[in-house]
Amino acid sequence: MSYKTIIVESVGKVAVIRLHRPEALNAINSELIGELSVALRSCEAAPSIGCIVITGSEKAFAAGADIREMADKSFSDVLLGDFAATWDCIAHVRKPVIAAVAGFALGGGCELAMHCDMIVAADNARFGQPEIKLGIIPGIGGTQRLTRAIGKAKAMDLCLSGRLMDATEAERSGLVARVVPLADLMAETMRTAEAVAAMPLAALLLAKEAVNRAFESSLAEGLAFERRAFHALFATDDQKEGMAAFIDRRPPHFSRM
Ligand code: CO8
Repeated sequence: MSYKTIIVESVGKVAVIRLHRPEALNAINSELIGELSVALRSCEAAPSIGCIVITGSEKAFAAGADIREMADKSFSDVLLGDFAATWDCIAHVRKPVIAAVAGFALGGGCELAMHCDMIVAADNARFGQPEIKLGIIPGIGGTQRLTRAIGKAKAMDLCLSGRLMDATEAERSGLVARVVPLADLMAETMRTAEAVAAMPLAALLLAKEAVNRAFESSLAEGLAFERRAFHALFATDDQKEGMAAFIDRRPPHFSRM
């Protein structure tokens, strides 16, 4: 399938989706989010893909939702059209997704990065929820995911003032997994993505689901889910292979199931 606002390529078991609207700092319009959801669905369905990387350009991961597209919308337009609902597709991806963020990740761009399972940031990355300056608030999880990631004090600071946070502060606050020099961003991210993609798929899916449960449930419920998922993995060939390979001192050959 050919896309207009994203570029998709596969490198071994890793799919790389690059946001590509250079004329608007990768501002996310309905065409881009539609294409992104199609690409993600196709990565989900491809047995050869074990990990997905979403990235942008060196200047911008994404400078937010497209303000020009939103500017004239009315309350009934956004309510009746369920504006932003397409974004839910990202949260429903079961395979691991890594955001490789350079430059601006603002508004919907920061929220897109936070939909991913981990963020690797270049040292020029800047994160923020500047919607307040436009007379709105974050609409696809910024007030919720950011608060869970960095706590109330900093989330309030960013959402109420619209100020931007640099990569160092983002790492210190727990928003990003690691910061690397801009020149190394893709190589570092791909190294991580390839290592993840080499893991047994069933364990990857359940590990992701179990970590995400921590945000949705009580500790007791989360622990119960984790225990059941842990038990279930003993039904897979990959558990037998992984443990046999360890004992035999050889590399494992996982079946991908
Ligand atoms: N939407 C549309 N166009 C944009 C956007 C955007 N978010 N950001 C940048 N652009 C365009 C600019 O208009 C400009 O286009 P042109 O050259 O045709 O005038 C081009 O990109 C380059 O931008 P700048 O000249 O402004 O570049 P600078 O380096 O001077 O500044 C900034 C970079 C600081 C990133 C600046 O562009 C900026 O402040 N952008 C807007 C950031 C913002 O407010 N983001 C939040 C948007 S609202 C949002 O994301 C809400 C999401 C909620 C849910 C959405 C559901 C769909």
